[in-house]
Amino acid sequence: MGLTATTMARHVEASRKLQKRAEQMIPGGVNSPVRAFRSVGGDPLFIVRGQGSHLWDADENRYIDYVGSWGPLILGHAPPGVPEAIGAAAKNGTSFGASTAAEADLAEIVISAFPHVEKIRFVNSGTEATMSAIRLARAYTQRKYIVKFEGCYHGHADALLVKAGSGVATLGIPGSAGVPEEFTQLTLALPFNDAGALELAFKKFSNQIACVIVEPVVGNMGCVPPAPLYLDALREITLRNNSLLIFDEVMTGFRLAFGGAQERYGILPDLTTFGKIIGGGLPVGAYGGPAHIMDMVAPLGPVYQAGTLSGNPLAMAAGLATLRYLRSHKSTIYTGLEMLSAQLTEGVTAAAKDAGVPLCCNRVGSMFTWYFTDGPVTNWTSAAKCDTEAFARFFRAMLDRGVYLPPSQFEAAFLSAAHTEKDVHHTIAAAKQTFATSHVAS
Ligand code: KE4
Repeated sequence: MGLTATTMARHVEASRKLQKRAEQMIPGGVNSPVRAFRSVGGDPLFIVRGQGSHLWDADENRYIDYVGSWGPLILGHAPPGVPEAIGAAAKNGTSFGASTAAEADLAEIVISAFPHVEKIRFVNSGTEATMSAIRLARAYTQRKYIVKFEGCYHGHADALLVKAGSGVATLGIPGSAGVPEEFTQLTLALPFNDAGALELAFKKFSNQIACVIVEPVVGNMGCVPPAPLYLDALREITLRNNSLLIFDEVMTGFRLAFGGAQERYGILPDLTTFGKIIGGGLPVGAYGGPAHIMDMVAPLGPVYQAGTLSGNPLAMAAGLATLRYLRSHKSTIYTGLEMLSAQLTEGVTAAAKDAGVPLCCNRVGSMFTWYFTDGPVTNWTSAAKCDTEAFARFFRAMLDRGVYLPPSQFEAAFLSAAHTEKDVHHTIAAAKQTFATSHVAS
């Protein structure tokens, strides 16, 4: 099935059948909630193949993919070198539960790209990375409270599942069933892009806040950039209060620049968490920082953290192939991503404007979100004003035109080095058709 900007009679029977089967054995038929399309409606996709910037589903529909597995696939699907590296590693065995040279090889590249990171520990997901970094920050500072920001997501560790909007410097309210309030009582959820709120929190809980964890460019309420000098303020306030600043670069690391958001904004945090791109599509997370902090981690120090498959040879091989390619092409790949992403987002935003559809776009590098609201969107309160029904109609209509966007208004979309001008032109044409015919804003 080729790509057509006009609505195609998209077959979904095979995906629907697979979904029905999966639902018998897996909650919602999915292994991560957002894949169930609950907020956009329609039949969740069952993918059979990805190649470059395209995906094919079980009904042989082809899509231009702007999800990219939620960020890891900056080189696109099955980029030359990555499958081969995984295959070569697999021929020697899949896991040993003992060290391999590849772990230090990957550590070396990450450390070379992030100047404040002297030591790093690999884990298996972003969730493990952030929960471990927080444990380490509490041990290092001997303090208990932590600060996160509304609309930021750092994985599903209990202490981080805090209800949005729990107010300035008020203690966290559980954001999920099964999380006792005792587990969130030490978490402060503050508004993003509001340095005054953080000052207040440190006044109210002086000498008690172990760390402040932040997505330096938020991807998890959709894409929300830091206000000018906001990250500088977080750095100054945490330094002044002897609290650790943790940059959660699971999404932004190697995405916004080879050195992530901290290279782009020139801010050095105390700890950094990683994931997604460093695994090249295989399960990898990591946390890192100065040796005098990281050396508190077992077996050297008293902070326990472990993992059967941490540093897994296949994941290391996929991460190495990906980061080596990025390193050798870093002088061109990021400017290329910048230019094509700008062309795409400006084209679709202009199409919405011409059609009188209220829409604003936030973009940093190759991560972006089209918000169905006049905007601006600078924090969770403004993001929450979006017309999510309009987004759902847009999502479904674009899917029918062969364009796969993240199935949620509150997720970032990603462009990869495999996307082409042709993809961008098709996407803009599909958006124009959608705005003209699908009553998106009605
Ligand atoms: P994982 O445990 O999903 O590997 O990473 C958690 C995480 C931590 N920090 C940031 C900034 C993240 O974006 C994530 C995970 N991102 C979501 C997408 N918004 C993963 C997609 C999903 O949950 O299915």
